[in-house]
Amino acid sequence: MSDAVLLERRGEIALVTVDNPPVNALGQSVRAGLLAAFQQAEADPQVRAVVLVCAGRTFMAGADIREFGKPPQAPSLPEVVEAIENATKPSVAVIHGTALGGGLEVALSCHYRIARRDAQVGLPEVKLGLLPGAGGTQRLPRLAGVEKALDMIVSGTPIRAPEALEFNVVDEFIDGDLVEAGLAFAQRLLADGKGPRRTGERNERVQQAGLAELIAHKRGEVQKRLPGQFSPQRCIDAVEAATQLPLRDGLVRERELFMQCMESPQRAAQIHAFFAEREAAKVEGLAADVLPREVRSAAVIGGGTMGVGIVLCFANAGIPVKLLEVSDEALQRGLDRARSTYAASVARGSLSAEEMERRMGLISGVLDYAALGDADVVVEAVFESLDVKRQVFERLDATCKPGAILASNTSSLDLDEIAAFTQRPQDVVGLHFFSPANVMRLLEVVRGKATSDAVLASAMQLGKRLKKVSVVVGVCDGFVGNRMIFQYGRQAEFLLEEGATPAQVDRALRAFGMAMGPLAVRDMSGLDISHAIRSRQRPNLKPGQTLPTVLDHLIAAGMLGQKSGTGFYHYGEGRTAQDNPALPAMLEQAAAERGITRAPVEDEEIVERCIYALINEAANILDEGIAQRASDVDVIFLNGYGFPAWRGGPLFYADSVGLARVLERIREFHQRLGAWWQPAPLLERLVAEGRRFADL
Ligand code: T1G
Repeated sequence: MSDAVLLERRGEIALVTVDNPPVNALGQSVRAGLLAAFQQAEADPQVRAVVLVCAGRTFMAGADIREFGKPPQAPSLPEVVEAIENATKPSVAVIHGTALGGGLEVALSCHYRIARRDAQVGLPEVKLGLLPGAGGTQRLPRLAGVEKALDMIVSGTPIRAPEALEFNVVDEFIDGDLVEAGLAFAQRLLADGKGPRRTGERNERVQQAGLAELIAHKRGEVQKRLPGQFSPQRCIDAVEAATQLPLRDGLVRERELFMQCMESPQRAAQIHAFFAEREAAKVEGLAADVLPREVRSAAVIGGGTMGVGIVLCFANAGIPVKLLEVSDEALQRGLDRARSTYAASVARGSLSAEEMERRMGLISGVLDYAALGDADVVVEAVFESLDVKRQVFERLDATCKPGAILASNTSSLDLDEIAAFTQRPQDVVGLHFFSPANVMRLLEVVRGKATSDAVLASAMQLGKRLKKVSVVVGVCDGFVGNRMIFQYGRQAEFLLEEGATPAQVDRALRAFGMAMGPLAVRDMSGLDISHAIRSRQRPNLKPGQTLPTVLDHLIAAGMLGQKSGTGFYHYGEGRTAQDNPALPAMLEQAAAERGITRAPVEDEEIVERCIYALINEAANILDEGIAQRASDVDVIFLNGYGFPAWRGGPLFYADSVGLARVLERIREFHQRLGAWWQPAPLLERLVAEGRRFADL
């Protein structure tokens, strides 16, 4: 027995307890302990049934991801799972928290499963570039049916206990003490004369008619929605094996497919992304004894799109929040927008009407700063003008209680200047939400020169409470994400002027894996926004740095993107993007102004120009200390800009290409295209030293 697994006798029932904080991951000691415990229970003539529980906050949350990529250590999880399912004494898994991945697979190999009503079960392996590798693709379809199993395995999204009950993944709900409930259920089994009920022997749901069509349809849908991704298609292959092969052969096929995923570079990228996100939560140099301030109530200044999105974040986290606006009708508009956003979720079935009312009850509207006196945190989300911010922060400084956290949602102004509008700059921090704030997970936490450790720690803790992926960034134009995306968008526009079309640029980058093409993104966020930022940047250009002019021509023609119906694209019925017939002439004019002749551009050049621009700027950002670590930059781009997780993020991707190759191309661009392509000194140093971003 290992110290991570305890075997006790409770009368004629063997009680197996897994205790491996923080999430009972199925590391080697847990696997060895489970195998030994079930083998001992099997061999003990006094034992007639087995109950499996986990200590701490959750049932096993999966294999130990830290072991991936290292030499495998016996026993393997399939070996453990097989011993559990083939035991001759009935076993009961008692599920609480999140039974995920290998954890759920262990539960599926038990003969019965009972769960707390607030538990969740899922097979999220696909999010790590893998597939369930311990029987999940063979056993889940046998309980929940092929269609539900495919949905769960290909999406990786867990289901809640009521749905798990509906789909036969759990047998009944339990309340109260896990062990007592497990023992009572096992005793009832024995009293009823029930023995093992092996999931692997329940074949009716994988032998139904029409499964081949169902699987073919799923394959086509996934190919369209997730082009280029390896493991989702392998997940479908594995579930298909469950419909074609007996369990034993299906398990062999599953293992083959699992190993193919394990060896895929996409798996390495996605596991990098998983740990990078958790690493980002750690702030270097923060004194260990710093205590975050408690946030019991919040306020948001400004009821526009961003402000209301932020209000919803607080309400969703159960934090009472006041929305301040300057007039009654502006305030009412904001509150109406909050209500209509929730109503849309209720209509979609993702939120109950009761929950909507509960959350709306947490939101109140105010017109006077005096009403903000008790707020623990105030987030300003007003118009991006330093003068407007000054007025807001001077009022906040005069009315908020000592110790209140004063946050700005600014995306482009200098947080240190904003902090200086107050007598308490140490309490000022940036909380850069991404639109729509109640949907996008990324939160850039901007650390000002004067921001105190306590306020920074409070902001990071608040971000976690708001279910955001919080990343600390420093003060500069665009912080990290936008500063890099400026370079990326600029290259996209230069490429248009050099000869590419918007459709070609966007198609090339979508084929790379970006969620949306850069020009479609610009049309969506509004060309007037891009133009305003560009006008602000123009005075700070360095010698030799020019700007594309196609945007000026579009703005001059009143073409602002989706909001005006035409931008880089023309938006017909239902906002489907079509070519903008006025654009070619504008591009010819822009090219003439730059003294170039437009000519065809290769897709590879498009991808390298846009993606390497991100990488070069990120290297400068790291060199200036604006981001704490290279993986933080990856987290920002994976969670705020639609960079494909299966490529790990811009800097993980740069390492995978090889920095020498990236630098060689950047030097060529610098030769041909000038100042924007000045190679980042850090990139040059890393290449000279034979190091990677991952080695920083
Ligand atoms: N392995 C190792 N460490 C893990 C881990 C795991 N599976 N899950 C979490 N951790 C660490 C995490 O790095 C962090 O560490 C701490 O636990 C708290 O995590 C064969 C092959 C369970 C929902 O994908 O989704 O099974 O930073 O901050 O927000 O088919 O963790 O504190 O040092 O995320 O409360 C499948 C991954 C694996 C689940 C809890 N399982 N984990 O969320 O805490 S593959 C997963 C999660 C597999 C089999 C296959 C979440 C959580 P540190 P946290 P949380």
